[in-house]
Amino acid sequence: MKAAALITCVALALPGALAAPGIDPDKFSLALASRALPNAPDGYTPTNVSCPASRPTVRSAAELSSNETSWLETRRNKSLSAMKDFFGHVQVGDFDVTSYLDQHASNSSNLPNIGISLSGGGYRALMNGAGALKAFDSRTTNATTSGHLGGLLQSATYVAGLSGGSWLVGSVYINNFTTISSLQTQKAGAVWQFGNSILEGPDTGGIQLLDSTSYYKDLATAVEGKQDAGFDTSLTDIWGRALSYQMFNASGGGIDYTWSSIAKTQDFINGNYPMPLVVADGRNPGELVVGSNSTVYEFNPWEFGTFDPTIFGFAPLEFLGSKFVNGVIPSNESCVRGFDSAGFVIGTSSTLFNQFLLQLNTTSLPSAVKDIFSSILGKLDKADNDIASYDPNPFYHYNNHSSPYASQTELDVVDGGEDLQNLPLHPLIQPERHVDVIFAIDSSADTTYNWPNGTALVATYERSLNSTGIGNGTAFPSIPDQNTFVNLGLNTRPTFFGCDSSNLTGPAPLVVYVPNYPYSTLSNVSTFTLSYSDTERDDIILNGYEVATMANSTRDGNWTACVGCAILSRSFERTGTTLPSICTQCFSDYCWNGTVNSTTPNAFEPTPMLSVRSSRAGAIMPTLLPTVVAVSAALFALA
Ligand SMILES: *[C@@H]1O[C@H](CO)[C@@H](O)[C@H](O)[C@H]1NC(C)=O
Ligand SMILES: *[C@@H]1O[C@H](CO)[C@@H](O)[C@H](O)[C@H]1NC(C)=O
Ligand SMILES: *[C@@H]1O[C@H](CO)[C@@H](O)[C@H](O)[C@H]1NC(C)=O
Ligand SMILES: *[C@@H]1O[C@H](CO)[C@@H](O)[C@H](O)[C@H]1NC(C)=O
Ligand SMILES: *[C@@H]1O[C@H](CO)[C@@H](O)[C@H](O)[C@H]1NC(C)=O
Ligand SMILES: *[C@@H]1O[C@H](CO)[C@@H](O)[C@H](O)[C@H]1NC(C)=O
Ligand SMILES: *[C@@H]1O[C@H](CO)[C@@H](O)[C@H](O)[C@H]1NC(C)=O
Ligand SMILES: *[C@@H]1O[C@H](CO)[C@@H](O)[C@H](O)[C@H]1NC(C)=O
Ligand SMILES: *[C@@H]1O[C@H](CO)[C@@H](O)[C@H](O)[C@H]1NC(C)=O
Ligand SMILES: *[C@@H]1O[C@H](CO)[C@@H](O)[C@H](O)[C@H]1NC(C)=O
Ligand SMILES: *[C@@H]1O[C@H](CO)[C@@H](O)[C@H](O)[C@H]1NC(C)=O
Ligand SMILES: CC(=O)N[C@H]1CO[C@H](CO)[C@@H](O)[C@@H]1O
Repeated sequence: MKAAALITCVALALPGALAAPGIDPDKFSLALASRALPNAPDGYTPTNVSCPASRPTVRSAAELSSNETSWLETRRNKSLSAMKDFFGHVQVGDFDVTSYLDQHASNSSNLPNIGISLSGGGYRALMNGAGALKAFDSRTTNATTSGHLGGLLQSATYVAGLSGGSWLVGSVYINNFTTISSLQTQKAGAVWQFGNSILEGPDTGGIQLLDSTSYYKDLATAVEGKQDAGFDTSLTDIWGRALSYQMFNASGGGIDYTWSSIAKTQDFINGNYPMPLVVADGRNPGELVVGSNSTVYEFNPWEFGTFDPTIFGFAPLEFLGSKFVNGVIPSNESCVRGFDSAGFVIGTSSTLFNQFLLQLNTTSLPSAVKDIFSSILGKLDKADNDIASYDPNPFYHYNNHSSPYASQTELDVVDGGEDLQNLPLHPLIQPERHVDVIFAIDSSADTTYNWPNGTALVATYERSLNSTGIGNGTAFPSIPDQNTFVNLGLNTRPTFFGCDSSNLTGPAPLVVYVPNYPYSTLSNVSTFTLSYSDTERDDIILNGYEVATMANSTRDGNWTACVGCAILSRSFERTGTTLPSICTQCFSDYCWNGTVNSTTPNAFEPTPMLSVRSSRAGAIMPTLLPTVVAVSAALFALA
């Protein structure tokens, strides 16, 4: 059954494979120019290095790291100035936002604190999320004109991604905080060329300079290097390497790029852009199903760890792979660097998709390619195929009294959406982070036709209710059931949750829920479609732009003002500022008011609001649907 569904997607993926090799010097030099930091000591192989004078340690999650705290101070000035630019073109009635921000600039905790959350959902999530990020980016042409939202990205403190959303975050951050527009205009063989599926590898004309055989040889060599150095590997290692060729604009698939290097790039240190966060889940010891009480991990630029009570600690990301015992590296052990390959991080967040690799046999790729792949597979522990192996476990013997992971030498980490929390909200609702508003871009495939229906929010809400357990004191706005989402149309347009902070169980952000919805394109492409022409990709990105801007405010002339009100709402409360009347109107229009209608709705089949640009998206659905459903209910809902 599984194979049948995937054959369909592979068949869609093959046209245009294996073009003749050729080098375009232009593209090659582009690759060498705009890079962040290829600072892994030995490519993909984690390597012993001498420890820094103060040896790396695991720290308690009781507060933010000193790195984050001091970075936030630097960031504040930059995000304040960006917010003033933003409110230069986004009017909130006749309220003078710039004066308001100036007036409160001396007490920065009164200023708005913005987070952006980019859901999972494979390439659909990457593309729809990219449309929203493009809309929020002041560098996008025309995005700072009236009716648009450019500058929201520059005003934000955090950008979180999960699974397909982590591919997007990785594409932007590992490529020097590049723009979506420039990712879209890369030439053949460079990044974001989804015409070639990930199974074939990049086109041979561009910077990657590879045919499929060399591509698989590269994947194999990298993963074998890690194995030979004594590290446990799984299908996720190959998957992460493969993703890197599609997402990271560097020769050799960006093999030397570490996630921790983001913290060492000058623009990040200077607070010039928001902090990236990638979310993954933990599989509990001895369990195969990832449930709502699974541990939620975050990768931030400095650390890997969790606020959850199951571990309640953070390990230095740069030194993952070192043998920590009770939070320290014993004096007889060396420090290890290079484990936190950027591809492995986004591969970890998206382990659900690594199963695609197993379908290589069904493609028309040459048998030499299949042989190489089979030989890698033969060396992997099949039991570990669906996880990323974090071995050694950095939290070994850490919090022995309370951690179910303390006795584990290996940590099993899986796709961030497997606990149904397909929006990466967890890092953004930690009280220590004081986020005021989250723009939650939901590209989940919840309904029969791959549209979201609020499932991700419901999961986070339900988890928060267990406040003495796994929720650990995190509050979250009340969220109605999915039938209500569909019956009230809460998934057809942006909806605000938690507007009334006095109705919350603790401090929690206002959530601006922005569901994928058809404007100019049926953007509900199947999670199992691996290949997209540039036109299809660009159509979905544009649709995502329209989702975020409500068709450049043509659907509601007050939309950008309402976004402004959502940003300012918690800040207004802290400063005792009376809500401008336009915000009263906005909250009446966009806040969920507690109404519930849980009757079973009809199938949710929205049609595009604007004239349709591409017919592919809708057309493939009926053919894929029956097989997709058969594959696995869990995959279908989660991915
Ligand atoms: C990264 O981007 C910034 C801003 O566009 C630019 O000033 C810098 O030179 C770039 N860094 C690299 C290494 O290309
Ligand atoms: C994080 O903070 C620690 C302690 O202040 C410092 O030693 C370390 O260099 C910082 N890490 C980075 C990547 O800046
Ligand atoms: C930007 O706006 C101008 C004026 O409306 C228009 O002519 C131009 O095509 C727009 N550019 C893009 C990339 O949308
Ligand atoms: C998670 O919940 C399941 C039941 O829902 C329970 O059996 C299991 O012990 C829980 N795991 C942890 C680590 O709390
Ligand atoms: C692919 O095909 C080869 C040769 O038929 C076989 O040895 C191998 O096990 C297959 N691999 C998978 C993942 O099915
Ligand atoms: C909402 O999505 C879930 C899967 O995430 C599905 O089980 C449920 O049937 C959907 N409900 C509606 C009303 O769409
Ligand atoms: C609350 O969390 C604890 C610890 O994870 C778990 O044992 C318990 O089953 C959870 N309770 C509910 C109602 O989910
Ligand atoms: C919205 O703006 C974008 C970019 O400026 C433009 O390409 C698109 O056609 C506009 N869409 C609508 C519905 O106005
Ligand atoms: C925008 O809000 C104002 C109230 O502040 C209202 O009078 C006006 O009708 C709204 N405009 C639209 C297009 O809804
Ligand atoms: C709450 O919202 C529903 C529609 O979602 C609307 O029918 C109802 O009138 C609203 N109630 C109040 C008190 O505004
Ligand atoms: C207010 O809180 C109650 C209790 O948690 C909840 O049932 C209700 O839905 C909340 N109302 C809104 C509008 O969030
Ligand atoms: C608010 C809250 O309950 N925080 C707890 C989270 O978990 C850690 C570790 O178990 C506790 O120390 C905190 O008190």
